[in-house]
Amino acid sequence: MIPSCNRIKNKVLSGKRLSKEDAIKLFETDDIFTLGKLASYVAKKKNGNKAYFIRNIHVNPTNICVNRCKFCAFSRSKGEAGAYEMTIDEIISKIRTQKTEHRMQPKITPPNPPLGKEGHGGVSEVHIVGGLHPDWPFEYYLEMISRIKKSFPKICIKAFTATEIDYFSRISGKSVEDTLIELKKHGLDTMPGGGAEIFDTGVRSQICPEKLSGEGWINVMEAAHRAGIKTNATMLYGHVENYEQRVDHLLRLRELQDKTKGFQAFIPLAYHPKNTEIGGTYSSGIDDLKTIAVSRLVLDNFAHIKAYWIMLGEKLSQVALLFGADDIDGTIIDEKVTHSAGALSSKGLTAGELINMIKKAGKVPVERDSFYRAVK
Ligand code: V47
Repeated sequence: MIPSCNRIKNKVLSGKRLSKEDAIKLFETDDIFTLGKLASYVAKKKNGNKAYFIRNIHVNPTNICVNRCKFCAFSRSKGEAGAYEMTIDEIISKIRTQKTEHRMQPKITPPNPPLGKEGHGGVSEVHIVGGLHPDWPFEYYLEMISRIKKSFPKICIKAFTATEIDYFSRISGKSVEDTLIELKKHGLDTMPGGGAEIFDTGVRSQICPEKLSGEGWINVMEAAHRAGIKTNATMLYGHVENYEQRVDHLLRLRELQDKTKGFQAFIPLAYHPKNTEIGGTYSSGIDDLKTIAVSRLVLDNFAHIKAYWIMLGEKLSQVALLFGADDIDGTIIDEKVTHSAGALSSKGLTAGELINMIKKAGKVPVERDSFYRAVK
């Protein structure tokens, strides 16, 4: 390691907070082995040798979106070929079908006892995000959430990015706070971290000019935390941004987390270029590992760093567990956003496959619920 990195290493080992300059230096280093060891040291201090996964399902109610972000290959305009929208009955039946697929997978742990009206088939979370639909009223989303909750009372609903919440607030004429409170009353449990991209205004004007600003994203998350809703945070990297803009993004998240303690996990999202307007190339494995490690080191107030296997691929996610990550996300079954943009990973994995991935990385697999409680 270069001398300035030795100084950073001593800071980490003595539990001191890293500065903006430190974080940029870490991104610039070629010594990824020392970087990985350092991040792994911090991850072990926080989570021991554990690596978390969850039995989850992804549902994307529509790909029709009034914001056409230039990095997104999933969204469509209304009437365009490939545009779709799901009724609430279709959403419920999709969850029911996928839940059954989970149940049919080989049992790793004893089967869960029947729960609620239908039981949950082992699935503990449904992750719902979609486009900003031009015609759906806010009431449609409220009904969606409450009918899902009624049908599957034991499944945690993790739904809607900060961008969607801001849109709901605008179409309903309610404040962001009231929008969140209504959704919570109808069954929303937690929120995913999508829509953050890179907060820097210049980058946003190139990749997603119509989207909620970085400041707006932070404000929605602050309101969610105030309303008692735990959320995640993400950063989309590997497109047009530079290291300084990545670090600025991480520091703004760290600042909000100091204030609210409402974030559960941070997930760096590796940009996928296929079928997108900005094009470009896939991120390198080196950059993926660096980004996981630097995130672990900078976000000293985040309990969890997720190596999202859908974006990193199954094998690199295993290596990421030795570079500061302690979570690989979940079973998923039918991922659409990244696969529209050329993901090279599977669309879903069984719990057994996730357990195997974690064990072969030398970690202890822990099946978790949406709040990082171990599932017995
Ligand atoms: O918001 C869109 C990103 C996000 C591309 O909170 C792209 O647990 C790469 O946020 N290449 C959705 N990324 C996914 C997301 C997420 C995933 C898993 C877990 C959690 C969590 C959150 O995907 C979008 C956007 O930032 N995205 N297009 C693309 N071409």
